[in-house]
Amino acid sequence: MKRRIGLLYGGKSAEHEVSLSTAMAVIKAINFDSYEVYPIFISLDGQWHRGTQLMAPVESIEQLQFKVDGNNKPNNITKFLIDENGEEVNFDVIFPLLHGTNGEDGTVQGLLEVLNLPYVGNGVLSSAAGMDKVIMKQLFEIAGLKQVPFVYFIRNEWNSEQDEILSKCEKELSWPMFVKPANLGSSVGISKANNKEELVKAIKFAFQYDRKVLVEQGIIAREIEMAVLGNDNPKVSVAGEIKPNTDFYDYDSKYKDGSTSLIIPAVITPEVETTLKEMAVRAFKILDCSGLVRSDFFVTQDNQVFINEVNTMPGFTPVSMYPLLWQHTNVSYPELIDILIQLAIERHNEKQQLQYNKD
Ligand code: G1L
Repeated sequence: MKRRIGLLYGGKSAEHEVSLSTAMAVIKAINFDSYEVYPIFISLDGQWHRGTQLMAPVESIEQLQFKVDGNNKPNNITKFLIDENGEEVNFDVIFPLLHGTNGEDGTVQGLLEVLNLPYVGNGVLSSAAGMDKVIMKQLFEIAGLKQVPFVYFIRNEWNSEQDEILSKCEKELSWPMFVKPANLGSSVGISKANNKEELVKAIKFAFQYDRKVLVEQGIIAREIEMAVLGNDNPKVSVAGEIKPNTDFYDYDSKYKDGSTSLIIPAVITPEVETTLKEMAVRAFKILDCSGLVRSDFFVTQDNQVFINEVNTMPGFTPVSMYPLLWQHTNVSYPELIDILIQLAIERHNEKQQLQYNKD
């Protein structure tokens, strides 16, 4: 029996386009002999539209951006579960390819939980925890994972105790500092500060994007990433390095002009690799992840390893770090899709066994 997959993409988000290209990539790679694939498009204004079953990969992204579907009345999102004849479409698994608010912060996962639909990837708790850099760092601290020093505060505290906060940053952190909105939804609002004046500016800028702001100590290190895959007993890939192509390593070259290259496997010592694998799994477990996570690290010249963050919804096209790391670990992109679907079903089945009453 073919499994019926609902591919959920688009979304009311700045990452709408990324989501569309990721959906394209998954549709191109997924095995149509094993799955019945249904597209579920969320338009930029937040309306859900389910398409008819795809019989083969679509030719262009435009074909995924359908708007008219008689059975999918605007704003009645659960209508995607009903077909043309008013019958229920029994999805075996939903594959959520959504970034940012209402995609990876746990809200869509929550909807799927309430509907009792199996879905690929992280659940409500790990998605939400992974979305908030401060919560994530506090959990890393509990797990004893080494990370760079940081200070955080909410807008209300900043407004009433600006001097105290600045002193705390200067006392506990060294320059340069990186200032980020706590919410990881998009990479906007991040800037580097080399002195107090720049720090104030950077904090004000970050507060435009979130009510909680994080100040991190800068570090001179290589950026190494690991891919984790599984549920209770997750496996870790080889390591990959993200290298800026410019000599001058700064924020702009890394994030703005996209001039980075991926080195897989990363050139690291066996000891560092062991540490990375161990820390990657520990991060996965402390956030209670399921399915997948990409764990990002800093490795210094003298081989100290710091965890930077985990991404519960990493880039997921065949040329993104996460799938490439598995490709170099002998798991192809179509196989990765199969495994993630299988993991989703296993997690759901296990949850079905749970008892929800007292006897
Ligand atoms: F479903 C998975 F496998 F868990 C999954 C879901 C979403 C993996 C990766 C992603 N990533 C994204 O959705 C994206 C942030 C690349 C697209 Cl917007």
